[in-house]
Amino acid sequence: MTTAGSAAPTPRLIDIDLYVILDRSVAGARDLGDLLDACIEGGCRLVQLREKTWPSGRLLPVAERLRARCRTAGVTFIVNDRIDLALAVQADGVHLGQDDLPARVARPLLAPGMLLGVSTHSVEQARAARDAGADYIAVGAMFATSTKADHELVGLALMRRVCDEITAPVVGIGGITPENAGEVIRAGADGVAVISAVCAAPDPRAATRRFTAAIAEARAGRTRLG
Ligand code: 3NM
Repeated sequence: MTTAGSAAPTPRLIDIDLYVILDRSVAGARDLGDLLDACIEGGCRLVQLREKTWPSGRLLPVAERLRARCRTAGVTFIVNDRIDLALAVQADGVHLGQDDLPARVARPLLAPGMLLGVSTHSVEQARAARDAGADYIAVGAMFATSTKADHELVGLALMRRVCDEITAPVVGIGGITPENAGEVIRAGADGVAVISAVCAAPDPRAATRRFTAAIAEARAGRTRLG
């Protein structure tokens, strides 16, 4: 675990069971710092800051605050899309979509030890991400979601195919709730990534706990990593 203010490199091994993505457009009036606290208290060990509209200068103080809180709690902090911002706040990693810089171009730009995650929607894209050195791969959308209007519904079938072939950690994303998270884990995923089911939940801490319980229950029924 890193300590507050420490510049020690973060271990590359990440607890990817539950990956909560903090998105202001879904959180509404909720403060992202309070949301992060609820996630941490609920047992989440991996979070991402996702902001699609604010310019980086406006987002910087938010990212710095979340980054500091994660460092204190020993929680892995990833920034979506923006490599410059991830570097500026010494995030643990960056997450890229298919329309962002390709992983093979992004990887050399990152600081040593930084994590690189890539969103994928096909076996071919997952292979390319793996070959470019992605530390984890997201596969989606597992279920229909209103959070990402242009999502491609690939479902559990693609998760099974990707997990049969790819040994890097894989998370499912898109429309995942505490009720269906177990299906994603049983399809082979190492974890689930969620936005609205936590950020828009009446009680984000309780929602996080429901996720961690559902994932643990599903995992008890299957082994992928031995
Ligand atoms: N990526 P929610 S689906 C950010 O399919 C994102 O790659 C997706 O939000 C993909 O948990 C998605 O609220 C939205 O459904 C996830």
